[in-house]
This record gives sequence, structure tokens and C-alpha cells, in this order.
Amino acid sequence: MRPLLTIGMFAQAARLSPKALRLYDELGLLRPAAVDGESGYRFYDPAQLERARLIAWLRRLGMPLARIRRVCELPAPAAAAEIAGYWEQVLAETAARGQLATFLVDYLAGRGSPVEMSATMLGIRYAARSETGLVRTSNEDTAYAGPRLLAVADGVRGPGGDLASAAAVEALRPLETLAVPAEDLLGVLAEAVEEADRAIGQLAASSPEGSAVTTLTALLWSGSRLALVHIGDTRAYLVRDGELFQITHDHTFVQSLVDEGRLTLEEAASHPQRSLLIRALTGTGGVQPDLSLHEAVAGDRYLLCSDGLSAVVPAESLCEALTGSEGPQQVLEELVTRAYAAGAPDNIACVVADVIGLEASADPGRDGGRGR
Ligand SMILES: [Mn+2]
Repeated sequence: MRPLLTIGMFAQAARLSPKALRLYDELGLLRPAAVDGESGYRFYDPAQLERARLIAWLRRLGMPLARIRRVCELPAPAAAAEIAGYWEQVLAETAARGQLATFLVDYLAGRGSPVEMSATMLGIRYAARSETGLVRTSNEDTAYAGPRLLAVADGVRGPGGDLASAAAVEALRPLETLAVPAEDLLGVLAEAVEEADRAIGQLAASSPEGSAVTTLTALLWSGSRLALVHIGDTRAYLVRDGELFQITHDHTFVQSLVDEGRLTLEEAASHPQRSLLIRALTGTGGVQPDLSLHEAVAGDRYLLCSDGLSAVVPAESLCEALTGSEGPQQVLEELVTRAYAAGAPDNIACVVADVIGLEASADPGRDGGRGR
């Protein structure tokens, strides 16, 4: 038998501190081979080094002592499985903590001090309207605004266009009351759009023409995140710090020519086929909406509209109307007035929404409502 090592020698060989060794003794993790009856000094067998090193490594892994004891008592293959199981658990917990960390980083980076933490939730003030305009005899546009959902849809002309745009928005409305964590927003929205497309498919099947087509542009809220879904030539704009940004890309033939550098924006605006869509909800499945996440910031203003507004009121005029100090309802009226002043050749669907801190107002809710 090899001579026993003092606790100091053993600690050095195992790269553990004597203090740690005493703790492991007390916890039953690693008992000394012998204890001097008079002095109480601990002595270790060199054969115990392997276990001591294993304990040291598992500590470095962050494994709790109780679990280390379990690993040490298992035969090697079972110990390996136990360590693998522990690591999977660590990764899962780390992923969950990562999501929380991301949220906090986003939150504090976007809006300052921890004092505001109690005020995390943002709300919106909104107004929505849909108008026939001066030329059309029917209105195929739908506009909707609620506490968590904003949407516009432009049904393709003809009988059933109004039903198609209404059905698309209706398919999103359950999201208004569904609790959706920010990380699930896009998935939930993508599913709702597939549902909308199925609804359009049913309309098409029961219509005399056998077809139903609509665009759809919508924003869904969760905490400080906004998910945007978009298909067709309805648009979403963001007004931030007095500047207007179009945050959707038209799915039109002319826009694709502009993207390819074959047409200028000015030429596109007067192109005879400017309203020809290359993507829309057609009820035929395989729907390909654009989906994106945006950070909501108090003070931001959003505009969703159909081409009945954006095709006739220039961006500068939109910006002018949108950067005023009035609330969403007055801004909406101003925008519709400008569309009429431009001849209102098409239906006009319009939603204006302001992002506000919920503490900022006792009644952050409705300023307008549903429009058709
Ligand atoms: Mn239109």
C-alpha cells in the first residue's frame, strides 16, 4: 500500500484547496482514507486522486454539490449520461435566461433608466377609417385598429373584394386577445396569415368568379415589440423624430422593375400597370408575406394605408400631415382630406397609431376604432 498523503499534499495534487477538501468530507463527497484520532488531521490515499479531480472538474462545470455526489456514486457510463443530462438542462436554462437578458438589454437601451421598469408596457392610441373615395362606387378596402392590432387590406376590385379584405383582417383579430410572448410574435402572425389565406380560398370557392384577392398589411404588438406582416401594395410607414420611413416594400410589378433599376420611382408612379400585384392573398396556399420585428418606442407614429392614399398623396405631404401635434383621429382626418383633395380616385383605407407609455395616460385606448 502506498503511503497516505497529508491533506496539504493531496490538495496540491488534486488542485483543490484544503478548505474545499474539508467541505467535501463533511458533505460525504470525498472521505479521507484516515483521520488521526488525536490531531484530527485528514490523510488521503493517492488512489482517491481520480475522484478528487472529477469533483474539481464538475465544480468547474458549475454542477451543484448534491448532483456531484450522485455522479460520483454512479458507474462511469451512467455518470457520463448524468453529466450530459445536466448540461442539456444548463443549456435550456441559459437559453431562457438569454431571452430575458435580451429583453432587458432592449428595454434599457431603448428607454433609459431602471426606474421605468414598472412602466415597461407601451400602448397605442389609434384611429382607423375606410372611405369609398370620389370615383369608385363600392369600397373594397378594410381598415381596423384595436389595442394590439392594426391592419389595412385592399380587396381587388369587383364583387367580393370587400369580403376578401374584411376576411383577411378578421383572420388576424383573434390575435388581439391572445397572449403572445414577443419571441413568438412572428410565428403566430405567420400562422394567422395562412389562416387568412384559407379564408380567402373559401370565399373564392363560393364566389361566381371563382377568385378572391386582397392585400394585407398589419402590425401586432407585444410589450415593446411590434411584428409587421405585409403582402401586396398596402403600406406601413413609421414617423420617428419627425422623419417618415416607409417600412414595407410594395409587391408590385412596377416596384420589381424599380428594384432592378429598369424604372425610376417617378416612372413607376405613373406606369399604367402600377397596381399590378406580384404577391397577394389569393387563397391558393403557399402565401409569402414579408414578416419583420420592430422595436416600439414611445413617441413613434405609424401609418398603415392602401394605395388610395399613398398613390395620390406624395410622401412629403404625408409627412407634413403626420408630423403635426394633433392626435391620431385628427391626423387621420387630415390624411383623408388630402386624398380627397387629390381626387380620391380609389378607395382609401387608413390607420394612424401613436405609441405611448401606458402611464402617460389614464385612458390609453381608443381614439377612433373600426372603419370600413
Ligand atoms: Mn386600392
